[in-house]
Amino acid sequence: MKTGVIVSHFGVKVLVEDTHGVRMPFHVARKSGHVVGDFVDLDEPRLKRLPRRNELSRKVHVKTQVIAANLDALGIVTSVIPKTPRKFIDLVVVGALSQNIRPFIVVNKSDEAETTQYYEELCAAFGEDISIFKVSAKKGNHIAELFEFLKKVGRTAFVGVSGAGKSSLVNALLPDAHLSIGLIDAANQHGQHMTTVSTLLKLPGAGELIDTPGIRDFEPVDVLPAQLAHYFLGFEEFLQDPCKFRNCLHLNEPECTIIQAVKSGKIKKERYQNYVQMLQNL
Ligand SMILES: Nc1nc2c(ncn2[C@@H]2O[C@H](COP(=O)(O)OP(=O)(O)O)[C@@H](O)[C@H]2O)c(=O)[nH]1
Ligand SMILES: [Mg+2]
Ligand SMILES: [Zn+2]
Repeated sequence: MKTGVIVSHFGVKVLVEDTHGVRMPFHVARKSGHVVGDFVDLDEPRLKRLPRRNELSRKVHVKTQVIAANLDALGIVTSVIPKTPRKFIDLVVVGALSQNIRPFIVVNKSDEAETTQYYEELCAAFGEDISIFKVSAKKGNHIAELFEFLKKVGRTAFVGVSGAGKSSLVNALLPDAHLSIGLIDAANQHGQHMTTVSTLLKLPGAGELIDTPGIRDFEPVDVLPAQLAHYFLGFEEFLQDPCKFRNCLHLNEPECTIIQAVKSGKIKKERYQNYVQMLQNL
């Protein structure tokens, strides 16, 4: 079977890269459901999608929309001005873990004085379980460090609230990003506007960045209490030895693995309190 990966998507056209790195345009139905990152069977006339390892979804009103597939990592771009709400970060972390995608945090705007305290708060909340970078897209501070990380983790997308600095960060990491996007131009004979294009950008050397309109306007999907109980950061390793009740929310149920781990100090009290608070806020 000859396979390829969708590297860009606009309207009814997709650009597919085969295993040799050759890119070809194809037509797909408007509601085909193909997204950037999807593997496809090139032997099939209709560009059949292959099963996905995971999906990145966002919330649109009450619905869920898949915006990319087969990710390795999800970077949560945050800033103190405007301040990224803690709830946004919490929901994205749980959503990523539930899809087996590695979440990490980028605290942008390190050139702003208030950033240090914000960064320290996030380190206190997540520090041991998640990578946290403090960068300035504007000044270029620690961008090289983040770049090295991205090369190692594989295929990444950045999400964040509007104004956190996603676009600035992509530009800082990939000043030539518009060149990769230019490749789409070649496939588009009609000279249409390119503003709604979804793209998989290659980092020099290794690693990939996904940029889609869905990411530019990202709202995390809802998380159910049962999902949180299972995918709260730091719980999973303990839950290898499950709680007595399958639907345990780790509050005051008997024979609860998590409550036992908190009592024995294996899970920090503050972490557990974060969990209870988040559960109440869902
Ligand atoms: N001070 C400061 N401002 C930044 C930094 N990165 C981005 N900005 C500014 O934050 C605003 C939003 O940036 P943008 O990249 O458009 O955010 P997006 O909405 O997440 O894509 C713009 O005015 C940027 O100039 C940074 O590192 N430091
Ligand atoms: Mg933007
Ligand atoms: Zn439990």
